[in-house]
Amino acid sequence: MSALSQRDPEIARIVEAERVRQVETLEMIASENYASAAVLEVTGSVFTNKYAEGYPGKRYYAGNQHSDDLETVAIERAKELFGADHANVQPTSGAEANMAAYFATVEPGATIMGLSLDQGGHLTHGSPVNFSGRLYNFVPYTVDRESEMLDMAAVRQLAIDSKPKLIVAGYTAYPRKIDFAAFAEVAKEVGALLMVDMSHIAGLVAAGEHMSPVPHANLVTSTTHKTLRGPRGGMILCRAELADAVDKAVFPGTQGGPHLHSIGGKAVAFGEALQPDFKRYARQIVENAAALAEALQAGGFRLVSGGTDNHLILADCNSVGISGLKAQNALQGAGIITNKNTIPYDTRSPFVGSGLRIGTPALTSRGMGPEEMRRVAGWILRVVKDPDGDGVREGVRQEVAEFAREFPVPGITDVQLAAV
Ligand code: DSN
Repeated sequence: MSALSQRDPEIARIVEAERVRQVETLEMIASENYASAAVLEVTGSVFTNKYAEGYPGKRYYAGNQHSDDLETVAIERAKELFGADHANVQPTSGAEANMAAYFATVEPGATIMGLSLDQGGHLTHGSPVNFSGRLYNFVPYTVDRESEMLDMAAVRQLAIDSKPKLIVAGYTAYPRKIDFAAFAEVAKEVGALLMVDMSHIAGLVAAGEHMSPVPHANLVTSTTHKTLRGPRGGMILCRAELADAVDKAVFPGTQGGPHLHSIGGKAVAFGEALQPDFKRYARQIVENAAALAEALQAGGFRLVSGGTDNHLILADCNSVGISGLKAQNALQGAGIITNKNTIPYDTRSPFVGSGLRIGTPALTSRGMGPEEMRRVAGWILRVVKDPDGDGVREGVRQEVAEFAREFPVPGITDVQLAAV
């Protein structure tokens, strides 16, 4: 019996139920993944007990000799993995990494350009309900109405007209490659700094499956738990000249004590991503997304921008006659976990959305390939074409649960499976 189930059976039951859910459903939220057992082990380790305000060698409290070793390994591995001059591994999330990146580079009130949230950007890229939109003068750019892709000529013109101090690239619901070199050219032309939030594609970047922003951007923020497959958390990579400003912006600028247990998990994940099989993993994510996209299109789904180059697909649910919310909920009932999303120039509210964002990182971590993606596409199509059909949903849920159990989830063993 585990310490948790002895001490707190109520919470132990909830954790076990979540373990079962993660094994028996198909996790297709593009930003989610499964951390390895090694990452989970350090994340649940004694480092959760320690305060370590400051940086290695310069801490405010005593007893940090091992914290220094841990954080130094994480920093060095992050620098090696991404070829960065400097890495700060303390941000506890992507949002906090972005907040510190703004603090490090611009004053409140400064003009910043970012892709608007409803077009695939992020809350922290200038949404009016977020600190970013409240503290800074965000000028949103958009994707092209026809191609639904970035239009660098339009980005350049907006930059010339609005004279931003900072341009933000990197998105949460953009299925295509991003030309960071072109963004750097625009930034240079207008005298702005370039910040890239590579949270979604960090694993693809690490593996060479997407152009790296590091040589092109002044600073790069990221989460560590998406395609990178680490613990929940964030980081900032930057050029040497911004290192001091970034470190000060993280601590004491926006955070107190770092989460050492998570920093340990980041170190392990960076180490895993430096191994050759991570390259194969990242390539498989992209191949799986392409196979899924093709099968969904063949079944009648319109995909925003006509396809995908990365780990995610944005399906237009109008093409199958329902909203994103309806599709999300029907699929959840069938054991397929996705999220509703707005599509560019959406006419529905963000709470309903016309899009469904579907990603392949987590299923790829379970060892699935293109053949499995085609089966999954078949289930998705069956459900979205009959979203109110209880029989269809229940039938698919049973097939999905049996299928899913054949693919072990990294980091999850000895789960007490529910009867299908
Ligand atoms: N929640 C993340 C995503 O799903 O993309 C972004 O913060």
